[in-house]
Amino acid sequence: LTLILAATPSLGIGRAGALPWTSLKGDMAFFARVTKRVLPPASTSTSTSTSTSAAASSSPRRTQNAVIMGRKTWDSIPPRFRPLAGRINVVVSRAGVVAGLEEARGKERVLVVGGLGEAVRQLQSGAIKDDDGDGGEVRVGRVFVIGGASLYNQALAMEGARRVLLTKVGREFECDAFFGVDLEGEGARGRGWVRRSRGELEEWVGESVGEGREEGGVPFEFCLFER
Ligand code: FOL
Repeated sequence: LTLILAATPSLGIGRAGALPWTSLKGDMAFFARVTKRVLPPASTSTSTSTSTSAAASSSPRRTQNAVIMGRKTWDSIPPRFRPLAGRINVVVSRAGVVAGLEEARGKERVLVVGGLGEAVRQLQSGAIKDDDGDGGEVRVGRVFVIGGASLYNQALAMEGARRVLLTKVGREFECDAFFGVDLEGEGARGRGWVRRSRGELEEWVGESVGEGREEGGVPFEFCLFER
């Protein structure tokens, strides 16, 4: 599991059911590319058998990453962008009530589950029907937890949550939702969180990220933390 988020210096991630900033296009585009991009699993071996074995296996032909979100995060995504294209969308709702699913029909598949554990179990079961109409199954690639605060906290409590892709937003915005861990603080270090280098970040996301960026006077920087 990888958590992906953008946060202010005081770990603010949201305000009134939306993002705290009007727009950080470069960050949102990074979010979309990284959550869509399917890369071979990280491996230290130099085996060359991956492509042949993939060609030999018949049933799941297509791999998609999955995004798991809380119900309020689903609500916060503009209807024209949801479900998030090119990704398996999983919405966690204790009550099972999710608005806008009717409009979402015919687009990407949306799974509604009662909890984060159930989301992970369903994705790991491999029984995710493809939406290409021929009854096949999709192979699940990377799994991202995309918020909000409550779901991030539940994910942080799971051992399988090993990675955080954090966009550090370099100035404060008024916020009413916050991320639960200061990844650069002493407490986080004690619990095993370490910041990886830019090279390691670039390798994991599959693109070069360059130096810090700025948009409309707001500096931001992409970071990778692992435990
Ligand atoms: N992670 C990062 N780094 N930045 C974020 O803004 C962010 N936001 C969320 C989760 N992780 C994040 C949750 N909020 C969309 C809207 C809100 C949202 C997540 C995604 C959304 O509409 N995404 C479209 C792209 C839209 C566009 O290009 O403007 C997508 O296809 O992903």
